[in-house]
Amino acid sequence: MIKRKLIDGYPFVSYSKETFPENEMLQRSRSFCNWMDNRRTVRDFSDNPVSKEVIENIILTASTAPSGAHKQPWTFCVVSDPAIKKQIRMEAEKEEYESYNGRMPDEWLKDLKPLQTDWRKEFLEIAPFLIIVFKRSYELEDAGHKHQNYYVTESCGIACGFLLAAIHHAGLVALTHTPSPMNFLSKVLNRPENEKPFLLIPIGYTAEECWVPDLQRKPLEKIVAWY
Ligand code: IYR
Repeated sequence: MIKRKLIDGYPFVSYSKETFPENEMLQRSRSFCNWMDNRRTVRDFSDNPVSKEVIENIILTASTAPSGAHKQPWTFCVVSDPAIKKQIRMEAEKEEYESYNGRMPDEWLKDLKPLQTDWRKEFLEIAPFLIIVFKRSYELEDAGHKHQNYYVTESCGIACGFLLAAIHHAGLVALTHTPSPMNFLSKVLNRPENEKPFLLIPIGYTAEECWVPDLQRKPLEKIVAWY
């Protein structure tokens, strides 16, 4: 039963988290790890449609992420209109062409070789949905007051993590795409000045033939320091 009380005049609710016996906890933590390990970033998308309600649920999941002062400083723009997708592809490819042909230093290009990426971004037209995440640095209130948000980058990063997990959980795939610079997205989507593009995420099913690089994840010893 949820209990309620006021603390210093602010509403609080009681919260109890379901727990598990130790062996079940071990099993759950292991199987969740294996299941998340199976998520891959994908570039070969099919154009098979995805239901709008699934996208809504995925976005609602992302928005359960913790955020600075619970400001939820994000806007998820969802694009399925072929004309807008085409425009985004054109603008992204224009920037990416410059990046791959002069803007990115040799070391970066060499680091990307194993991924075999290039300036061509056909997935931006093929995937049924593009979610463009915008971070909201402040909220515009009445009389033009700019009300700051806090830890906006951290909050949006966590929300995108939740978004990717929700996409994986739904049986779909995604690509965390970072066309650079990506301010063209503000113009194409006509976003207000308090929002800045954060991440562009095509979502859909894998193409019938889908290849991903044979990557290895770092072992625990390389990523953890115990004290
Ligand atoms: N933004 C470019 C380049 C790129 C950069 C990184 I770091 C990657 O992990 C992958 C690609 C692109 O999207 O192709």
